[in-house]
Amino acid sequence: MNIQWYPGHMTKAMRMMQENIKLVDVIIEIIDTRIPVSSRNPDIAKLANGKIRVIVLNKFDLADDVASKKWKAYFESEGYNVAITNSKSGKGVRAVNDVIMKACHEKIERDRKRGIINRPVRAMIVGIPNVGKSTFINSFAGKACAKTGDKPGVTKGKQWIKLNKNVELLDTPGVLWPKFEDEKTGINLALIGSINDDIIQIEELAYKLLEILSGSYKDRLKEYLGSEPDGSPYELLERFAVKRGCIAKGDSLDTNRAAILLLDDYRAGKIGRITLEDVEDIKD
Ligand SMILES: Nc1nc2c(ncn2[C@@H]2O[C@H](COP(=O)(O)OP(=O)(O)OP(=O)(O)O)[C@@H](O)[C@H]2O)c(=O)[nH]1
Ligand SMILES: [Mg+2]
Repeated sequence: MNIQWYPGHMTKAMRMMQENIKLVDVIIEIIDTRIPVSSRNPDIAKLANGKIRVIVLNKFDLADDVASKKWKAYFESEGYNVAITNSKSGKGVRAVNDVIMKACHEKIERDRKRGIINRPVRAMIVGIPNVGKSTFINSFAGKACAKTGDKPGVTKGKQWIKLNKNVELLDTPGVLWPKFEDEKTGINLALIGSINDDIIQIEELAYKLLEILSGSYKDRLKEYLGSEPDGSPYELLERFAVKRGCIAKGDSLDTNRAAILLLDDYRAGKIGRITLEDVEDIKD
């Protein structure tokens, strides 16, 4: 299954970000804690060249706590200023202000020496679709100023948001990159809902998820399915279809509907807190 999604509006969004990069002091990259590698757009690194960088590991409520701690330590060891948040509940969001201020400390000092006082820090919020950029901004601002939604491509244009006297934020649309380096990246992005489901073979994706869960999260899968997860992903999806009453015309099993239910449950954290990428895999 080779997934690739790079519609024209992403090219446009990238251009808008390049045009506005001069106006900002810091780049805040929101990533999904369940896939900290796949959810980083390599084009952002080029865009952010020379800027102060902050990484926000968002949706930690959906990820494995042990793995999340390791990922936070990993990014810190790479020299990033890191925060970990649940933007939906607001947990960890307030601490991001301190992370930004710490990251910009030298710059603020330099400004002060040049007589520039009380100039707010300007930050561009960037990230792939659906990672929670707009939700993060709303939570940070303490009010709903940016539009959010449970599908990729909700934010269309740019939007400046004045947070407080210290910080101004620029919300941007989620962007992917033109070619993923491997099949797994596309699958991970599709699993967390950053790829438009219309271009995905939904049953194939459900098989991939069942395969992953059968390996690393067998107990979680057993609990979710209510039975021993023995058998191929095809058999597991059929059994799940029976369990959830997914029946098509002529009494055949509606595995497509079952796949949608399964993926919805994974994305909503109903199968458990599951991280799809291991920090050990990237260490040499
Ligand atoms: N569980 C959980 N859900 C979150 C979190 N942050 C955001 N969400 C949900 O994720 C979905 C996407 O959020 P948005 O803020 O619209 O994401 P975005 O990155 O702005 O998306 P685009 O504008 O489409 O690129 C929404 O359904 C949010 O409620 C979080 O920390 N935890
Ligand atoms: Mg948005």
